[in-house]
Amino acid sequence: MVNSVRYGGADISYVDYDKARVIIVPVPYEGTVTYKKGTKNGPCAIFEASRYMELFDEELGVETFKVGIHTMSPLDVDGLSPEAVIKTVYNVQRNILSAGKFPVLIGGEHTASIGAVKAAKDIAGDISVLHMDAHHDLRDEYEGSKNSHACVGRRMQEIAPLVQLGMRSISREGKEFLSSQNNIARIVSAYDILNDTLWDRKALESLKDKVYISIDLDVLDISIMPAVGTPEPGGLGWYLILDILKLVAQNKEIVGFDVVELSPLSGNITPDFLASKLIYRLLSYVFFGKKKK
Ligand SMILES: [Mn+2]
Repeated sequence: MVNSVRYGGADISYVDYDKARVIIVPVPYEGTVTYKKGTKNGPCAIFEASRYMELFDEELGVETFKVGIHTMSPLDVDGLSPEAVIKTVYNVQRNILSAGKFPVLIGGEHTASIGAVKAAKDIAGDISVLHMDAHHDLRDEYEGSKNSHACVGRRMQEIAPLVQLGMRSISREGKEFLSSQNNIARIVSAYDILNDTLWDRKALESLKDKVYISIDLDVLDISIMPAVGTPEPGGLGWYLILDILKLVAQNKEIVGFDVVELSPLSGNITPDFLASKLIYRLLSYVFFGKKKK
């Protein structure tokens, strides 16, 4: 049973907090979800799938877990307001970053990322946020909350410059916001990815040297990632998302990342496994994929 609450599953992948370089922070929060419920079960499903993941990374030829991965107990966020969740996440992420460790937040809904970005900004300093999502999430307020999952992009750009990637859905309010003063350094929409061969270089050149990455899994093609709260047709394929993450890891200092919004489907474990492997591969890129200068 214990293995199912740890990322990587097998005991070999587990180290104590003090010795770990990577700290997995499960945030099973579901407070402002508007459509399909279930994202609070995301972290658990990812851990369960991760038990069956090969810990040898076949692309990079490394055993990524050897950097030392520790999984924290899931944060106790049930029934909290979005504001309280953001504060809780902020404090935890701040401690991890202050100790020189690398935080990986697993959602739960996207709201938690606001606390993670704040902590990254306060500790790592001059950062950009690479926000990968089907939705711009630029509403100032949604259903009475300024920290709804539908406002995450808006809140994150108030903290640090944002590069938004993979978007294919926007509210009228969001569109109007984009034509006003804002802190969005670049948008590489799903359409740009289809039509502009330089899309990845453009995203890269818009990022500062230090980057925090926030991945809403609905950025992925719904055919490979149907297990999301707000599915949107289109999206990035597996190799495409790996290519952009690899490029960023090769050229920038990634200070932390989150993977959020998995809403597990009963009878289909494929998305759980995909999310688990995406996290592992991105860790491989972060720790073993840097371009030698
Ligand atoms: Mn989204």
